[in-house]
Amino acid sequence: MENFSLKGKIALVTGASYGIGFAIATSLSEAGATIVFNDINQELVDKGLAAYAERNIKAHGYVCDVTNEEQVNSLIAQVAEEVGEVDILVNNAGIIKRIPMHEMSAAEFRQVIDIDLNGPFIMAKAVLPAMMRKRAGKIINICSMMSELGRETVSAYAAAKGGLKMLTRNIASEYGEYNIQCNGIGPGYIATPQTAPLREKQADGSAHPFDSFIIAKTPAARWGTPEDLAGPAVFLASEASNFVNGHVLYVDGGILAYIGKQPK
Ligand code: NAP
Ligand code: GCO
Repeated sequence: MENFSLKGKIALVTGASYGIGFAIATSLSEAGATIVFNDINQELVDKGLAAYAERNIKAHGYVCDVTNEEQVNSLIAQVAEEVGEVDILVNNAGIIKRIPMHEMSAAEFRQVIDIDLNGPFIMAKAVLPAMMRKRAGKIINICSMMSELGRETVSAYAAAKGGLKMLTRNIASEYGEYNIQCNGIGPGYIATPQTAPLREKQADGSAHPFDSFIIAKTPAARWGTPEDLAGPAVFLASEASNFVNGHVLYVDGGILAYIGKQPK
Protein backbone atom coordinates (compact mmCIF):
# COMPACT_ATOMS: atom_id res chain seq x y z
CA MET A 1 0.00 0.00 0.00
CA GLU A 2 1.51 3.31 -1.15
CA ASN A 3 0.43 5.19 1.97
CA PHE A 4 2.88 3.17 4.07
CA SER A 5 5.69 4.50 1.89
CA LEU A 6 8.10 7.09 3.31
CA LYS A 7 9.77 7.83 -0.04
CA GLY A 8 10.92 11.44 -0.20
CA LYS A 9 10.54 11.96 3.56
CA ILE A 10 13.29 13.03 5.96
CA ALA A 11 13.18 11.32 9.36
CA LEU A 12 15.13 12.52 12.40
CA VAL A 13 15.49 9.92 15.16
CA THR A 14 17.12 11.09 18.39
CA GLY A 15 19.62 8.93 20.29
CA ALA A 16 19.66 6.45 17.40
CA SER A 17 23.24 5.12 17.32
CA TYR A 18 21.96 1.80 18.66
CA GLY A 19 19.04 0.24 20.53
CA ILE A 20 15.42 1.07 19.85
CA GLY A 21 16.27 4.28 17.96
CA PHE A 22 18.57 2.44 15.58
CA ALA A 23 15.93 -0.24 14.87
CA ILE A 24 13.23 2.37 14.27
CA ALA A 25 15.51 4.43 11.98
CA THR A 26 16.41 1.29 10.03
CA SER A 27 12.73 0.47 9.50
CA LEU A 28 11.95 4.02 8.37
CA SER A 29 14.84 3.79 5.91
CA GLU A 30 13.52 0.48 4.56
CA ALA A 31 10.19 2.26 3.97
CA GLY A 32 12.02 4.90 1.90
CA ALA A 33 12.89 7.69 4.34
CA THR A 34 16.22 9.53 4.47
CA ILE A 35 17.65 8.99 7.96
CA VAL A 36 19.06 11.72 10.16
CA PHE A 37 20.06 10.92 13.74
CA ASN A 38 21.84 12.53 16.64
CA ASP A 39 23.60 11.24 19.70
CA ILE A 40 25.33 12.68 22.68
CA ASN A 41 28.94 12.49 21.43
CA GLN A 42 30.97 11.98 18.23
CA GLU A 43 32.08 8.48 19.26
CA LEU A 44 28.47 7.33 19.40
CA VAL A 45 27.60 9.12 16.16
CA ASP A 46 30.53 7.44 14.40
CA LYS A 47 29.46 4.08 15.84
CA GLY A 48 25.96 4.69 14.52
CA LEU A 49 27.15 5.78 11.06
CA ALA A 50 29.19 2.58 10.77
CA ALA A 51 26.23 0.48 11.88
CA TYR A 52 23.90 2.14 9.36
CA ALA A 53 26.52 1.73 6.61
CA GLU A 54 26.64 -2.01 7.38
CA ARG A 55 22.92 -2.01 6.56
CA ASN A 56 23.63 -0.04 3.36
CA ILE A 57 21.89 2.99 4.89
CA LYS A 58 23.50 6.37 4.14
CA ALA A 59 22.47 8.07 7.37
CA HIS A 60 23.31 11.63 8.40
CA GLY A 61 24.66 11.77 11.97
CA TYR A 62 25.09 14.78 14.23
CA VAL A 63 26.27 15.39 17.79
CA CYS A 64 23.48 17.05 19.75
CA ASP A 65 22.26 16.93 23.34
CA VAL A 66 18.46 17.02 23.15
CA THR A 67 18.27 18.99 26.41
CA ASN A 68 20.31 21.88 24.97
CA GLU A 69 17.94 24.22 23.08
CA GLU A 70 20.80 26.08 21.35
CA GLN A 71 22.33 22.82 20.08
CA VAL A 72 18.90 21.56 18.97
CA ASN A 73 18.07 24.74 17.04
CA SER A 74 21.49 24.62 15.35
CA LEU A 75 20.94 20.93 14.53
CA ILE A 76 17.58 21.57 12.86
CA ALA A 77 18.99 24.50 10.86
CA GLN A 78 22.04 22.44 9.80
CA VAL A 79 19.87 19.46 8.79
CA ALA A 80 17.56 21.75 6.80
CA GLU A 81 20.58 23.11 4.92
CA GLU A 82 22.47 19.83 4.43
CA VAL A 83 19.65 17.28 4.05
CA GLY A 84 16.29 19.03 4.04
CA GLU A 85 13.48 19.93 6.42
CA VAL A 86 12.41 17.25 8.90
CA ASP A 87 9.13 15.52 7.98
CA ILE A 88 9.21 12.88 10.73
CA LEU A 89 10.62 13.36 14.25
CA VAL A 90 11.07 10.35 16.53
CA ASN A 91 11.84 11.43 20.10
CA ASN A 92 13.71 8.31 21.17
CA ALA A 93 16.68 9.57 23.23
CA GLY A 94 16.20 8.76 26.88
CA ILE A 95 17.78 7.54 30.09
CA ILE A 96 16.61 5.81 33.22
CA LYS A 97 17.94 5.92 36.78
CA ARG A 98 16.84 3.05 39.02
CA ILE A 99 17.09 4.51 42.53
CA PRO A 100 14.58 4.23 45.42
CA MET A 101 12.82 7.60 45.48
CA HIS A 102 13.72 8.34 49.10
CA GLU A 103 17.40 7.92 48.14
CA MET A 104 17.23 9.82 44.81
CA SER A 105 18.67 13.33 44.76
CA ALA A 106 16.71 16.19 43.23
CA ALA A 107 19.55 16.56 40.70
CA GLU A 108 19.17 12.92 39.62
CA PHE A 109 15.39 13.34 39.32
CA ARG A 110 15.83 16.53 37.29
CA GLN A 111 18.34 14.88 34.93
CA VAL A 112 15.87 12.15 33.97
CA ILE A 113 13.03 14.66 33.51
CA ASP A 114 15.36 16.88 31.45
CA ILE A 115 16.35 14.19 28.96
CA ASP A 116 13.12 12.15 28.84
CA LEU A 117 10.56 15.00 28.89
CA ASN A 118 12.19 18.41 28.33
CA GLY A 119 14.24 16.97 25.44
CA PRO A 120 11.20 15.81 23.44
CA PHE A 121 9.58 19.23 24.06
CA ILE A 122 12.68 21.07 22.79
CA MET A 123 13.00 18.80 19.75
CA ALA A 124 9.29 19.02 18.85
CA LYS A 125 9.28 22.80 19.27
CA ALA A 126 12.23 23.05 16.86
CA VAL A 127 10.60 21.04 14.04
CA LEU A 128 7.04 22.39 14.38
CA PRO A 129 7.49 25.71 12.46
CA ALA A 130 8.47 23.97 9.18
CA MET A 131 5.76 21.34 9.66
CA MET A 132 3.19 24.11 10.26
CA ARG A 133 4.34 25.95 7.12
CA LYS A 134 4.17 22.75 5.05
CA ARG A 135 0.90 21.72 6.76
CA ALA A 136 2.23 18.21 7.25
CA GLY A 137 4.36 16.44 9.84
CA LYS A 138 4.76 13.40 12.06
CA ILE A 139 6.03 13.44 15.63
CA ILE A 140 6.46 10.10 17.41
CA ASN A 141 7.35 10.10 21.12
CA ILE A 142 8.81 6.93 22.60
CA CYS A 143 6.83 6.46 25.78
CA SER A 144 6.89 3.39 28.03
CA MET A 145 4.97 0.94 30.21
CA MET A 146 5.82 3.59 32.80
CA SER A 147 3.55 6.00 30.97
CA GLU A 148 0.78 3.88 32.54
CA LEU A 149 2.32 1.91 35.42
CA GLY A 150 4.68 2.55 38.31
CA ARG A 151 7.22 0.33 39.98
CA GLU A 152 9.91 0.56 42.62
CA THR A 153 13.01 2.71 41.89
CA VAL A 154 11.80 4.40 38.68
CA SER A 155 9.93 7.45 40.03
CA ALA A 156 11.70 10.01 37.81
CA TYR A 157 11.38 7.85 34.71
CA ALA A 158 7.67 7.17 35.30
CA ALA A 159 7.00 10.87 35.92
CA ALA A 160 8.83 11.74 32.70
CA LYS A 161 7.16 9.06 30.57
CA GLY A 162 3.73 9.88 32.04
CA GLY A 163 4.36 13.49 31.15
CA LEU A 164 5.52 12.47 27.68
CA LYS A 165 2.18 10.72 27.11
CA MET A 166 0.35 13.96 27.94
CA LEU A 167 2.79 16.07 25.88
CA THR A 168 1.96 13.73 22.98
CA ARG A 169 -1.76 14.34 23.46
CA ASN A 170 -1.24 18.09 23.78
CA ILE A 171 0.84 18.42 20.61
CA ALA A 172 -1.86 16.40 18.81
CA SER A 173 -4.52 18.76 20.20
CA GLU A 174 -2.68 22.01 19.41
CA TYR A 175 -1.31 21.15 15.93
CA GLY A 176 -3.77 18.67 14.45
CA GLU A 177 -5.32 21.46 12.37
CA TYR A 178 -1.95 21.81 10.56
CA ASN A 179 -2.18 18.15 9.48
CA ILE A 180 0.53 17.32 12.01
CA GLN A 181 0.04 14.03 13.82
CA CYS A 182 1.73 13.39 17.15
CA ASN A 183 1.51 9.89 18.56
CA GLY A 184 3.47 7.74 20.98
CA ILE A 185 4.91 4.26 20.89
CA GLY A 186 4.91 2.55 24.28
CA PRO A 187 7.40 -0.30 24.13
CA GLY A 188 7.07 -3.08 26.68
CA TYR A 189 10.24 -4.61 28.08
CA ILE A 190 12.75 -4.60 25.22
CA ALA A 191 16.19 -6.24 25.21
CA THR A 192 18.58 -3.29 24.83
CA PRO A 193 21.55 -1.92 26.81
CA GLN A 194 19.07 0.10 28.89
CA THR A 195 17.48 -3.06 30.29
CA ALA A 196 20.62 -5.22 30.34
CA PRO A 197 20.94 -4.91 34.16
CA LEU A 198 17.45 -6.44 34.50
CA ARG A 199 18.42 -9.50 32.45
CA GLU A 200 21.88 -10.28 33.84
CA LYS A 201 22.37 -13.95 34.78
CA GLN A 202 22.85 -14.56 38.49
CA ALA A 203 26.18 -15.80 39.89
CA ASP A 204 24.82 -19.36 39.88
CA GLY A 205 23.84 -19.03 36.21
CA SER A 206 20.13 -18.72 36.97
CA ALA A 207 17.88 -16.09 35.37
CA HIS A 208 17.69 -12.62 36.93
CA PRO A 209 14.51 -12.51 39.09
CA PHE A 210 13.29 -9.48 37.10
CA ASP A 211 13.80 -11.42 33.86
CA SER A 212 11.54 -14.22 35.16
CA PHE A 213 9.08 -11.62 36.46
CA ILE A 214 8.72 -9.95 33.06
CA ILE A 215 8.34 -13.28 31.27
CA ALA A 216 5.47 -14.10 33.66
CA LYS A 217 3.89 -10.68 33.11
CA THR A 218 4.03 -10.86 29.31
CA PRO A 219 1.48 -13.01 27.43
CA ALA A 220 4.06 -13.34 24.64
CA ALA A 221 6.31 -14.89 27.34
CA ARG A 222 9.38 -13.15 25.99
CA TRP A 223 11.26 -9.83 26.08
CA GLY A 224 10.61 -7.65 23.07
CA THR A 225 13.31 -6.88 20.53
CA PRO A 226 13.95 -3.44 19.02
CA GLU A 227 12.78 -4.90 15.70
CA ASP A 228 9.31 -5.51 17.21
CA LEU A 229 8.89 -1.71 17.08
CA ALA A 230 9.71 -1.37 13.37
CA GLY A 231 6.24 -1.92 11.88
CA PRO A 232 4.41 0.29 14.39
CA ALA A 233 6.97 3.06 13.76
CA VAL A 234 6.52 2.91 9.97
CA PHE A 235 2.74 2.99 10.42
CA LEU A 236 2.83 6.08 12.67
CA ALA A 237 5.41 7.80 10.40
CA SER A 238 3.38 7.20 7.23
CA GLU A 239 0.26 8.68 5.65
CA ALA A 240 -1.52 5.47 6.67
CA SER A 241 -1.90 7.04 10.14
CA ASN A 242 -3.01 10.53 9.05
CA PHE A 243 -6.21 10.23 11.09
CA VAL A 244 -4.49 8.75 14.13
CA ASN A 245 -3.56 11.53 16.55
CA GLY A 246 -2.74 11.72 20.25
CA HIS A 247 -2.59 7.94 20.53
CA VAL A 248 0.01 5.88 22.38
CA LEU A 249 0.45 2.56 20.59
CA TYR A 250 1.66 0.04 23.18
CA VAL A 251 3.97 -2.58 21.68
CA ASP A 252 4.30 -4.68 24.81
CA GLY A 253 3.45 -8.29 23.95
CA GLY A 254 0.23 -7.82 25.95
CA ILE A 255 1.66 -6.77 29.34
CA LEU A 256 -0.93 -4.03 29.91
CA ALA A 257 -3.78 -6.50 29.25
CA TYR A 258 -2.53 -9.27 31.54
CA ILE A 259 -2.64 -9.81 35.31
CA GLY A 260 0.34 -12.14 34.98
CA LYS A 261 0.88 -15.89 34.96
CA GLN A 262 -0.10 -17.40 38.27
CA PRO A 263 2.77 -19.16 40.08
CA LYS A 264 2.63 -22.97 39.68
P1 NAP B 1 19.46 3.07 25.23
O1 NAP B 1 19.94 1.75 24.72
O2 NAP B 1 19.97 3.57 26.55
O3 NAP B 1 19.72 4.20 24.08
C1 NAP B 1 19.30 5.50 24.36
C2 NAP B 1 20.08 6.40 23.43
O4 NAP B 1 19.78 7.78 23.73
C3 NAP B 1 21.59 6.22 23.62
O5 NAP B 1 22.26 6.30 22.39
C4 NAP B 1 21.91 7.42 24.50
O6 NAP B 1 23.25 7.82 24.46
C5 NAP B 1 21.02 8.47 23.88
N1 NAP B 1 20.91 9.66 24.74
C6 NAP B 1 20.85 9.69 26.09
N2 NAP B 1 20.79 10.96 26.52
C7 NAP B 1 20.81 11.75 25.41
C8 NAP B 1 20.77 13.16 25.20
N3 NAP B 1 20.71 14.03 26.21
N4 NAP B 1 20.81 13.62 23.92
C9 NAP B 1 20.92 12.75 22.88
N5 NAP B 1 20.95 11.40 23.01
C10 NAP B 1 20.89 10.92 24.27
O7 NAP B 1 17.89 3.05 25.33
P2 NAP B 1 16.82 2.14 24.57
O8 NAP B 1 16.51 0.95 25.39
O9 NAP B 1 17.21 1.99 23.13
O10 NAP B 1 15.57 3.12 24.70
C11 NAP B 1 15.34 4.13 23.74
C12 NAP B 1 14.07 4.83 24.18
O11 NAP B 1 13.05 3.87 24.41
C13 NAP B 1 14.23 5.59 25.50
O12 NAP B 1 13.44 6.76 25.46
C14 NAP B 1 13.64 4.62 26.53
O13 NAP B 1 13.15 5.29 27.67
C15 NAP B 1 12.53 4.01 25.73
N6 NAP B 1 12.06 2.70 26.17
C16 NAP B 1 12.93 1.66 26.32
C17 NAP B 1 12.40 0.41 26.68
C18 NAP B 1 13.27 -0.80 26.87
O14 NAP B 1 12.77 -1.79 27.47
N7 NAP B 1 14.50 -0.79 26.42
C19 NAP B 1 11.04 0.26 26.88
C20 NAP B 1 10.20 1.37 26.75
C21 NAP B 1 10.73 2.58 26.38
P3 NAP B 1 24.20 7.19 25.60
O15 NAP B 1 24.69 5.90 25.02
O16 NAP B 1 25.28 8.21 25.82
O17 NAP B 1 23.35 6.99 26.84
C1 GCO C 1 12.51 -0.70 34.19
C2 GCO C 1 12.69 -0.75 32.70
C3 GCO C 1 11.48 -0.13 32.00
C4 GCO C 1 11.68 -0.21 30.52
C5 GCO C 1 10.54 0.36 29.78
C6 GCO C 1 9.27 -0.41 29.98
O1 GCO C 1 13.50 -0.48 34.90
O2 GCO C 1 11.37 -0.93 34.62
O3 GCO C 1 13.87 -0.05 32.31
O4 GCO C 1 11.32 1.18 32.42
O5 GCO C 1 12.80 0.49 30.14
O6 GCO C 1 10.37 1.71 29.99
O7 GCO C 1 8.32 0.08 29.07
